Amino acid sequence: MRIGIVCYPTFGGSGVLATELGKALAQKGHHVHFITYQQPVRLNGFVPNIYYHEVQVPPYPLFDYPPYETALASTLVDVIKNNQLQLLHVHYAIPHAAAAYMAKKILETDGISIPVITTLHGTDITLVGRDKTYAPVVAFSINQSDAITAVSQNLCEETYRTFTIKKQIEVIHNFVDVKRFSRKPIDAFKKVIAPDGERILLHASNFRKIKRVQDVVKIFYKVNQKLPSKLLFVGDGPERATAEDLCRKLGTCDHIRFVGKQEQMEDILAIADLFLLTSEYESFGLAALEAMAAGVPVVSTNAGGLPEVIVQGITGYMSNVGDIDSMSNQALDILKDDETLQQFKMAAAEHAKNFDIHRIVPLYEKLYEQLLGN
Ligand code: GMT
Repeated sequence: MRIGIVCYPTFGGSGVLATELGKALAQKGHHVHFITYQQPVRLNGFVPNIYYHEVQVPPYPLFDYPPYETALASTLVDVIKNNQLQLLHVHYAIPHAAAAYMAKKILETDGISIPVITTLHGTDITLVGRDKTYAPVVAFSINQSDAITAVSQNLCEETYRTFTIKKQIEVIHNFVDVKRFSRKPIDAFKKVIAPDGERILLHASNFRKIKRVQDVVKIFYKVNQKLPSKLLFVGDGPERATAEDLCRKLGTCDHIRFVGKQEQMEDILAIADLFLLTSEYESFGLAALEAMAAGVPVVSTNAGGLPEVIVQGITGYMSNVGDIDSMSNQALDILKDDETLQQFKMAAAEHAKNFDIHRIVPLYEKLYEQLLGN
């Protein structure tokens, strides 16, 4: 098949998922065209049947706000026409589903028909999308999509609760390439982070408010008082400074490292003992799944779709949002001795296999085939 993929090219989960999906489809022989304003972070290395089309948004002094959506719709028309794309899969409703609708309508005037699949990822529904500035466009463009998928049952239900959706939303859980994340730890790296064999806790996100990164610091503070440990913060974003301030206030800076945005998550996860995810909401929690695939148990909140990913007491633990005491006790319970930790690690890796790329990608292929009438 000749497939167009539109996504946010950044470190966010939706972009990661879309890029990994495109790469997996290409590996299976499909021709995959990424259309976005920047090369997606995980789209590295040359693959003959992967193509990348950059959306140019020329700056005009006339505009206070460059019209990205219009530029994207025009680029889509051009790429679809000139590469005979058969379907378009857009990730994130805003503005991708709306731009796809516009492109589809323009192409119809040329007698070209292209099905559009919209995958909902979370904040496009739960945070930004429900804002009345965007809501009518979001609802309309979702309803106009030929197929809609959501990355969790929770997000599917949230979407029906938030908007009047007249179509069926299919749940296709996020996936992970288990093989890629089954790495041996690099001893030298581990020694740098935890020179005396301390337990290594990890948090990775875009440090948005919704992630409650201060809770990560508070949990670590409690764990660190009882157990020799280190905390790695991966990623960057608006709340990083607040988290750093809190580390200073609590006097834990010596045990915490902020390593910024990192592409090789598999190498970092390989040295970790526990992943912390304190979010107020996660439609799915792809970062938690990647951690589990690397054999890292997760202590998280029980928000959104996380209970669809984590098995309570087996692959980690979940608590109510903001319950620092509970989450730190759970972390200590997992980390208390090598035997327990090993059990959780093995269970996490085992459970992640249910979301393996080889199980989930065929579900998207099946959907594409249905849309193309094959
Ligand atoms: O979590 C973020 O801030 C990034 C966001 C995105 O749009 O990229 O992630 C969302 O999509 C991921 C992939 O489907 C999910 O795993 C995340 O849970 C979801 N984030 C939220 O719902 C807050």
